[in-house]
Amino acid sequence: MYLERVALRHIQMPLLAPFETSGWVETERSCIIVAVFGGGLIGWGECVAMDGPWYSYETTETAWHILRDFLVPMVLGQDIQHAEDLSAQFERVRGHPMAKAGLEIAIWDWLAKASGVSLAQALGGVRDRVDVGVSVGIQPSLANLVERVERYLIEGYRRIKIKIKPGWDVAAVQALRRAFPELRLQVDANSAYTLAHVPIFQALDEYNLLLVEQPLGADDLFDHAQLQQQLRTPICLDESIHTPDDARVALSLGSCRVINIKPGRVGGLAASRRIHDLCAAQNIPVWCGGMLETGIGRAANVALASLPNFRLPGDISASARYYAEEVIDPPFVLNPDSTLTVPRGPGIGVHVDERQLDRFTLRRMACPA
Ligand code: OSB
Ligand code: MG
Repeated sequence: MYLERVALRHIQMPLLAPFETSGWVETERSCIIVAVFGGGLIGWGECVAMDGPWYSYETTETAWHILRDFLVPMVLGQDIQHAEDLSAQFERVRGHPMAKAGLEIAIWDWLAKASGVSLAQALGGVRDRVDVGVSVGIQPSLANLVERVERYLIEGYRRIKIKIKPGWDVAAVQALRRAFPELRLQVDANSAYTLAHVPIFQALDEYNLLLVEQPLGADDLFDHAQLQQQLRTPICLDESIHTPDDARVALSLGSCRVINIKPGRVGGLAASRRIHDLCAAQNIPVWCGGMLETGIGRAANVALASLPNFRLPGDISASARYYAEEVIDPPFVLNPDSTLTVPRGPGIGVHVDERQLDRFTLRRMACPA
């Protein structure tokens, strides 16, 4: 099918509450929404780069540049049959996985719509609901943390992840364990520690956590292997895994026992599925991470999480956990069993409300105009 036109919008949506990690605070979520047009169909994708280079080097600004000047020209006017073929083409551009993923996901959606199948079906999904949890940012006090987690438990979430950093780790986990002894709990450090902090992880090892996410350097595999040897709790890598090759090396070094897959971090859905398959072959569970997506990116994550080896709950909460208003209609809602329902309609299977998108749009461009 011929890809006739691509439109980009930079949008910004206010978060209901600030989201604080070891390295940054977000009060608003910026992202780039990609729309591809051809054969009378529209495909939608979300580029999850943030305003600042805190989680990765990409920003909204670099992604806009890479999309506009390099990636969009590669696909414009092309006859595209399989979204899997794009990764090889995009390899000419070094790095910039979030920019690549935004466009690749839009093309997956567009081609799935052309075939009349859901994105989940196109990817090989096997379930109609996916297990989800909440990622809870760093809070002003332990009392605030316990209160906030309790609120999410009342809403029906059955797995909680908390952000940790030096000074907000063992005490936070201890407070939650006291309040909720049976809670399915995990922590995410976003690379805030080094091997000098091994005693902290040994202390955390006593609290029956599901996993410890990205404790050490954002590109490290070696030190994580040293740390994993000293812990019972599985280490899960997020920032350190950029490619299927990184996953292969991490597993052979013993750097982790679980992998968090985010399409934006690894350059798209095809690479996500390759990492999924590689982990499945080695009996390593994966789960779907999140980047505070709007409903558009969330829909793609839900479809991805329906693949069989997504065996742990994803950071894919309901729309109302993040935003007062959505850009899709209806929004994602939490089922009573702590799941989200995988959309069945063609492609991402959610209706994009363009009037809502317009309200949050800071700038836009289209090729051809
Ligand atoms: O490290 O998993 C992370 C959000 C933005 C950037 C990085 C991360 C996160 C989250 C939130 O933890 C996940 C979500 O609910 O979308
Ligand atoms: Mg993480």
